[in-house]
Amino acid sequence: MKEKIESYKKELSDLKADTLDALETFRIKFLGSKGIVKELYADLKSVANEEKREFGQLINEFRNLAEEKYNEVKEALSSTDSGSESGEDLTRPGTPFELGARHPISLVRKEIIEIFSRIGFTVSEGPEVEDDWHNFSALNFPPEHPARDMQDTFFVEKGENEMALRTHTSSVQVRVMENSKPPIRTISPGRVFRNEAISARAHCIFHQVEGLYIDENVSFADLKQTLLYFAKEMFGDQTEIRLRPSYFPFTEPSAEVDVSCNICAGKGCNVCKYTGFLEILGCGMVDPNVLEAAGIDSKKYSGFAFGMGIERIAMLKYQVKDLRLFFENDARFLKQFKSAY
Ligand code: 2NM
Repeated sequence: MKEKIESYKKELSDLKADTLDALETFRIKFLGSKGIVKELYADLKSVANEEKREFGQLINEFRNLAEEKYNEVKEALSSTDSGSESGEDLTRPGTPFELGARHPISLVRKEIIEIFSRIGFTVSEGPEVEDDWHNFSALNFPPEHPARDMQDTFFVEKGENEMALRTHTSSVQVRVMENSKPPIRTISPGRVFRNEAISARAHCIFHQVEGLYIDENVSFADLKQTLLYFAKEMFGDQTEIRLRPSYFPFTEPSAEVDVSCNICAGKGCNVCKYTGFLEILGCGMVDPNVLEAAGIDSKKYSGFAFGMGIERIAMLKYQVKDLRLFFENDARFLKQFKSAY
């Protein structure tokens, strides 16, 4: 019996279990309910009484040895790798990673689209590189208008097929008017490009949403109520609007629209420069020349249009003081806009 225990000891010390499966096989063989240790204790019954004590001790020693070995290997396996064939413990939790956030311009664009789609406006898109007709001529810009100047517009091809980066998304609406019949109710969100010096309030690339509504008997009152609805949805139900006369080549009459300051509720603060109002968009009745240029009968139809800068709306909504933050993609700025969308 002594030899038997000695050979088991040798087997134990030579044993190498490098996976959890191998370790379990080892445990069953040595320490299991039908294992070697159990068997040795059973053999003890047939040992002479005067030798029982000595053999009992030997078996106890052997059992402790086997348990030690088992715990040792188990420890080693779980601190490095373990388990499956590849050595990876597939039950370990993964490395946590942070979810990204939507860009605030995307959030505001989506909100604007949702507000106008609730009153029947569709979304239209068009090319960022435009010809002179869609960006200027069809929109009633005279040939010598300063916006056509190189100082204001990025031209990408000079000469016969002169092309430029669109300076507004009104160009998309010219395409909609050319390709469809009234009633037209559409907004066009998109990137626009102007040759401007970059500052806290201006950038050479920014985002706009322009709106267009054409039907029989569309009036300035329709325009005003549509914009009041938009302002209340965007900035809260207490919001009021104010229209000031203005000028755009493509609308007549034209107006700038202000909303009551959502910081001081119109009482006056440094955000609204103590006026109680903040400028948010430009608008007007579509000039009959623009309708005719796109093939729409200006005697039968009238329409209103408006345009706003998404950055400007986002600055007011989130109280961002410098427009450049929207273009820098600094994670510390962007992660403040976590949202379900
Ligand atoms: C503005 C202000 C006023 C405008 C005009 C048109 C179109 F295509 F119908 F002529 N779209 N958008 C418009 C009118 C845009 O932005 C400040």
